[in-house]
Amino acid sequence: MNFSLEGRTYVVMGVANKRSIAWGIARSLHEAGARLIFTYVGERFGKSVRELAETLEGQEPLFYECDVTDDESIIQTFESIQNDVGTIHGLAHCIAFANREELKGEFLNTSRDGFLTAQNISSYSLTAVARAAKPLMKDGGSILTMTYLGGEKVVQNYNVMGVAKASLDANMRYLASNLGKDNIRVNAISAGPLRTLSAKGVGDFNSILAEIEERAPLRRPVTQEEVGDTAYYLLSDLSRGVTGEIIHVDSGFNIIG
Ligand code: KAL
Repeated sequence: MNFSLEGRTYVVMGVANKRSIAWGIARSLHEAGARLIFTYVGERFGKSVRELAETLEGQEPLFYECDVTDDESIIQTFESIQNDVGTIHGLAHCIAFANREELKGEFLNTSRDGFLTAQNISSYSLTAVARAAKPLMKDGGSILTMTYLGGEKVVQNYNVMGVAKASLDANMRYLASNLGKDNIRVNAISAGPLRTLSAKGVGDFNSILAEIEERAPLRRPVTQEEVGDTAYYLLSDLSRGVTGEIIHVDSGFNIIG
């Protein structure tokens, strides 16, 4: 079997800058020969993703603004993609948000608004996007989302995002159950800590990395490329028998008690 992604089209949501996991995924898909479509929110990120995509040789990417808090925006985005390219073969959902002030201190103090914001952007958006993308996956497809250990175990400061990731994990499994009959698979990657924009401003990120170096089986943090290559596996036919799964790309940290 040929696992090149030549002739295949993938939507990548959530590239903010060159450190983004979404950008690592885009590069791996590009290397495998895929055609790429990017979505972004706001002109700042629109400019950034356009500049990055220019560095992908031979790629003529398409760009769409998509605000995942707005159903109309999601529907519009996928209707435009349908009109412009017709069929897509997969999608990488790399989007999360919680208010900065609720990512420290005690989870107990989480506000209703902050809780719903995290759930809305970080979990519900996957459901809405999967529904809008389904009609474009005419030959079947693969949907990938990004999760984190903080949804399975209590991780200091992750707080409201941990609850949102637990929701996202279940969301992914229910979608996998619904979409299997259409030959659409839905999976998640649980990445080890990477210095992305999301991690910016996290006071003790160095100590989080130090713990990985000390305790993770591989004794080192993972790279964007390693996450990108696992995304390639999940988005290609290499993983054709896999759905509803969470693959930890975390140097094995999650197995350590
Ligand atoms: C335990 C870890 C330390 C970090 C704690 C919380 C991280 C939460 C992730 C969440 C997605 C971050 C934010 O939403 C940040 C936001 O409040 C402020 N940032 C922004 O608005 C920027 C400009 C935008 C682009 O960012 C986003 N996300 O929209 C977790 C670490 C070890 C692992 C991480 C970083 C996990 C993760 O989920 O990203």
